[in-house]
Amino acid sequence: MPRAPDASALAALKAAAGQGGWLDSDADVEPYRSDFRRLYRGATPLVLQPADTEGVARVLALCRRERIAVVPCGGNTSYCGGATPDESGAQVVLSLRRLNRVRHVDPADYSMTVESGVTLAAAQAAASAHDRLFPLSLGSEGTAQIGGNLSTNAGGTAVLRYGMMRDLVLGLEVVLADGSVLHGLKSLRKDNTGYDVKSLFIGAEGTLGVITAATLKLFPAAKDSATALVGVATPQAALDLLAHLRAAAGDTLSTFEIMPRFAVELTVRLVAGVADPLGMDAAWYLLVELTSPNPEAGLAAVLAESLGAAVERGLVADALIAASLAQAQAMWKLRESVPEAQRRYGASLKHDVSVPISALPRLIEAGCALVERLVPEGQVIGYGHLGDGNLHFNVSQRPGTDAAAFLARGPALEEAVFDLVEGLGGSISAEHGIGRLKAGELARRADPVELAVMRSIKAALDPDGILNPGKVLAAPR
Ligand code: 2HG
Ligand code: ZN
Repeated sequence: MPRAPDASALAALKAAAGQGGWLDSDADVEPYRSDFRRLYRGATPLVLQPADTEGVARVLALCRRERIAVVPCGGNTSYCGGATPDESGAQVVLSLRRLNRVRHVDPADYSMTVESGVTLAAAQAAASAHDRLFPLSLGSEGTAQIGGNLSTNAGGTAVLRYGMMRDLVLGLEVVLADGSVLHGLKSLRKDNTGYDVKSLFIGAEGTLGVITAATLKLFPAAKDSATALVGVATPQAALDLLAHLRAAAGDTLSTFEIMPRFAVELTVRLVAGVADPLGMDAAWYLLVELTSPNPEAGLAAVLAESLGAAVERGLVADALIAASLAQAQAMWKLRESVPEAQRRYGASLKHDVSVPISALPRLIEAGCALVERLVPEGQVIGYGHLGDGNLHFNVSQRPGTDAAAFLARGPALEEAVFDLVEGLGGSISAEHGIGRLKAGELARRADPVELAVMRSIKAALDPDGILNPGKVLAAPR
């Protein structure tokens, strides 16, 4: 069991982290005490921020020797409290912020190696500077870091075409709990040499080791794109349109996002600079994007033709294809500002869930019925990544209702939503991870054999339980 570090252990940790490698003033530590959604407020005596892999290795070797718990932290944008220390004041935070070098871009190999503290936006820019695409894309990309993206197996808006973070990784460098370094920065597409060890650390939220660098897959840069905002009457029509567009546009279909009209209304009202080009006529809005590395792909025409055919089939109520980059950016801003609008609107209950794509209409319909029954103060805003089956089934507090009463309904609603999702063959965490928020639910709902395998892996790699305790795997009762 980990224990609280004493003064000499703290001094040794500072020395291990090297010059500029730690923060302990109240003001400097403050941002690390709480999570992005302000669900948790923890305490820590020290934030370590070594500058390189060797520094991380020295810190972890010491933590292992002294049995000090470590909470790895990237951009601190976790939705599940995955990077926040607990309330004990005994856990130290390990920020990967200074490991922010792009080590190598190899355009001919379609790969690049970046350190964990590189922001997702900086990684995208590094690829782009070599005429390549790193396709992971999400709202917090300016702040979120590659290490956190890996540790939560992040998703975002291009999963339909490129997969999640796990699908974009070729190799990893990881510091293990005893300070040893796993040097796995290979860029091979084919490598059948035993177990896929790197895969263990992806989605593990720093509970099995600390990722310090990754070799990532690159793709040809996009040279043509077409973006549209499409209005449809029902989620089923959206699903039918997805199949229609996949048939017409094939692999060029990169994004297929859904938002209810209420989400659009809120966003236009509460976030400066957001407009609704469709005029809020449709019940459901879709953001659709095609991209291709071929500048002559003629995607605007492909999109116009296929949407025209969808109108004739009665699938589409209204559609607007962006006529300029600025218009496409405005459509993206509308979609990406929905979480901010929801935040501004008031308290919310969030469920990041996935189901087989074909079950999405059923999830939305049954989920709305649950909210009506269980949360009289609530208003559903279910939006997200329809193209990959991930819905953010969120509920906002209606204005004029009591926030405490609304929030008190959270556990009962969550239980019902997760039951519904499980019944549909879905997952209680699609892309935001488990963190502290869902560790109890995972322990309760995961297949017992799978959970036992997870616990064996944890025991093998972190026998003293110093790595991000209480995250992903709740302490056994
Ligand atoms: C998104 O898709 C993010 O916009 C955030 O995953 C979702 O705030 C949310 O619930
Ligand atoms: Zn999302």
